[in-house]
Amino acid sequence: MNKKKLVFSGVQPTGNLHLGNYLGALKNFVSLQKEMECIYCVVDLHAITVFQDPNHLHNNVLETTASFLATGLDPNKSIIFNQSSVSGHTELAWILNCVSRIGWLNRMTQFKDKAGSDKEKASVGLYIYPNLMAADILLYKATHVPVGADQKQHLELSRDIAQKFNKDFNCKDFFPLPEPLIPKNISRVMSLRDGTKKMSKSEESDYSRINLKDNADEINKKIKKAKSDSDSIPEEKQLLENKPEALNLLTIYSELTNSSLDNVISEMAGKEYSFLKTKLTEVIINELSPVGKEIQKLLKDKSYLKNILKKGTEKANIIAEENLKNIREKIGLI
Ligand code: AQP
Repeated sequence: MNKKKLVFSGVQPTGNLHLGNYLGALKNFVSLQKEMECIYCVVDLHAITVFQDPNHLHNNVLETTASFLATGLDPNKSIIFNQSSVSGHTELAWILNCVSRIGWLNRMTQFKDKAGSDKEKASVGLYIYPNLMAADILLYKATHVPVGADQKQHLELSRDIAQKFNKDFNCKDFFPLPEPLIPKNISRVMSLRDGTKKMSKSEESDYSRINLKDNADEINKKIKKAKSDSDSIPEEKQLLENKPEALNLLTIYSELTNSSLDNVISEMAGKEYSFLKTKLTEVIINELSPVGKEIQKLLKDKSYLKNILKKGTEKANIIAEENLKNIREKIGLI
């Protein structure tokens, strides 16, 4: 049985990495690289499940790589590469397409959300995306996967696929069942315009999110315009139940100040939301301004970024090929 702890996670290069990606995933990526072996992937093949302009995609792969580095990922500690450069991801995805069940995929809520009302027009890739995600993880026999809460269902599917593979091919414990690592306090950062929707790169309004590249002025404007509440801040968390936008702002503030939501609420009870917004703007600028500046700096040297991906690809390929050899054997391929 493979007992070695190994972390794998990915981010789609679909532009505009935001505070949700940062608090839900990237921050966790950085702290994990201190304790475990980590593989972080720019999942470009996931991005093309929805049409991407080729020039934008190319730039977004580099920008996502720059964002990894700017938030603190260290290529000497973690393997950083782009998915399409290791062909084992697509080979294993095909094998897992044959293990995964249509009924399982039919339950995936993200497909329903992303495909919209006319599902017949969604790409086949978007539908089988969770099988490719399972392949990403299982190709390295990863044991832990840091993700935001929106990816929990896909992680559960990866576990089901791993379990079925192990059973079908009579190889108990061949694939470890990957554990999700979801941040406890803020697993889902919500849109600044609609507190019932998650903050997302592809949301049309740029005012719905704080991008990692936003400057202080932009952050200030976005928080000022963020939806909150006309009442003052209540004394108890329960009173925020039907006020998702207000709860979202307070939760972001609590996460960025490392203080519990209860503490933040008791500190601010009775004050107007404009008071919270001023303080929130300040902490977001403190946290993200250095990141944004570093991204801009790194983007000036594209060959440096490409070289990081190339070196990461070489390392990832060694693990992937070794595991694939065993996977092919298990299923009887010559
Ligand atoms: N709003 C969020 N709150 C917490 N975590 C989030 N993540 C994404 N949005 C939030 C986490 O960030 C990681 C990378 O996500 P992704 O870019 O690969 O895919 P996504 O979940 O589909 O993110 P977006 O922003 O919604 O992208 P688009 O609009 O392109 O689909 C994941 O771990 C995710 O959980």
